[in-house]
Amino acid sequence: SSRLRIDCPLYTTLNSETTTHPAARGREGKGEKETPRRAEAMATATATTACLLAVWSLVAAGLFGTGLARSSVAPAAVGKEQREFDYFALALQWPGTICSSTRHCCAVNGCCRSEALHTFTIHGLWPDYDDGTWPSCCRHTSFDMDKLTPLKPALDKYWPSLYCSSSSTCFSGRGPFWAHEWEKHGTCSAPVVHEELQYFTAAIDLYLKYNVTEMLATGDILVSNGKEYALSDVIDTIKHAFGGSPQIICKKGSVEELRLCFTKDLKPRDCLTTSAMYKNLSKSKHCPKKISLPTYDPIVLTNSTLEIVPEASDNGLYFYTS
Ligand code: U2P
Repeated sequence: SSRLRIDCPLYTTLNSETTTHPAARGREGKGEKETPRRAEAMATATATTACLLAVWSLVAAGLFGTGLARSSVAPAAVGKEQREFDYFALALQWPGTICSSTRHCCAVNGCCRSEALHTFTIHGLWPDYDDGTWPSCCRHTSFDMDKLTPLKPALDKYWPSLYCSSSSTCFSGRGPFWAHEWEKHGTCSAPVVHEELQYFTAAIDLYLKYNVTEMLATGDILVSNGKEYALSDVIDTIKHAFGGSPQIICKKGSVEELRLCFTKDLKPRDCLTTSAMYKNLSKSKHCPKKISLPTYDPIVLTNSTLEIVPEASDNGLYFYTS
């Protein structure tokens, strides 16, 4: 089940700092495998440089063709074996936390809808390793929106991008949020998931089967701007309703993301909550003892002077406003 890996164990591949879209710079803004210690940071930088040099020698040798040379995504390691993943994480985002930072609106951004999103939405279905790392960009396949036609209403409803900017893709440059998730994570989901439609169907099925917003409501943990809940209560409520420990990521004390984990046969299991997970997470994303599930006011977005940009340009890519 091993595949040729064109990526880096340090996950610098989709970590450009030149865009405001977290999918391109790492949701934590500083890189997906951010390490607090300087020595580790330096090791990362050294490895990244080595990886990039390796890529560019291959590009120079013409092994990747011109497509990669033009791509804004520079694969950071070459020729590493990428073994089969250990478990899935269904990553969910909390719009109330993310949308309160929205400064620009566009049609694709779920934050810009006239009705506020009061439920978790899908970020992605991620194949992960038990050591806290993950494979990425496992196959050279391009995202094809046409394959998802039957799922489009569900994708719009449950899996909107919460940003306007386009996302980096593994090999073809930039595209919609869904393209990023399929190419980066979906292509690493074999032997459970092989194809694009299957990947998005599996994620939506899990999302609907295990409704986190409803699970929290059964423990009286509700959307509210002022209210704080004990982190332990939130975790216990999910554990009880779902049957496994979630991972919770915060931003300034508000839930930003919640992840449910699944075995390869899609049964609930514990997510990593040990140092293996926390070493990949910047300190600012750790949750305090009391956390909130805030909401946001979409009227602020629609009534403001924010520029609304068209959903897609002629070449199918999304643009920033600034
Ligand atoms: O956590 C920051 C970003 O790292 C990527 N990530 C995190 C955990 C994991 O198990 N797998 C993984 O890929 C996510 O990147 P994205 O899918 O957004 O590119 C996450 O946002």
